[in-house]
Amino acid sequence: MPLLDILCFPDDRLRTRAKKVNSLTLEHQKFIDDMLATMYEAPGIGLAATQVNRHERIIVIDVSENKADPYCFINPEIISSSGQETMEEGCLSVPETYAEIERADSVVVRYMDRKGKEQTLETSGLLAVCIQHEIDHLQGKLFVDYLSKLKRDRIRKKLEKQWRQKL
Ligand code: GNR
Ligand code: NI
Repeated sequence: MPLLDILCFPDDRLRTRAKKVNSLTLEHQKFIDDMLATMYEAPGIGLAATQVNRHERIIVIDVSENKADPYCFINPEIISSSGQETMEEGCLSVPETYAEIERADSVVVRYMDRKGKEQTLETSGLLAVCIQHEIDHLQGKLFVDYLSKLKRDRIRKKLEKQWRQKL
């Protein structure tokens, strides 16, 4: 069981725009630990606060093989991006659904780390894709929004049906 409950598409709360964190508190530190535990438990390689119904600009990511290299991005902003890459994406908020999504291949992201220190990271590949996926969540955007309305409606109907069967 994950520690924090993850909202699922088409829940409207996933459409909320997250607010900037102004001062990092001990409570935030605890929340970040809970997000990491929830992400590892799921299991997933990233989690945005929006997905656990908290609407502040906080993301955790770990794309490492041994799951021992967690990143925490607070108030992340992509300041430049380049190249293109297509990757098969999934999302903890859109269970059992995968689709090829095109994104920038390299990004430069500015953020505050969990100690409150301003950082700039230049990265590419899976980490860059994951950062873009998670920043989309903070904007209320999901990877299925890049698909046609027809495909998105099909996914919504499939998940709503699964949901009804679980009740
Ligand atoms: O676990 C996840 N895997 C993944 C694969 C390809 C591109 C993005 C991701 S993020 C996802 C976890 C998640 O839903 N984060 O919001
Ligand atoms: Ni996601």
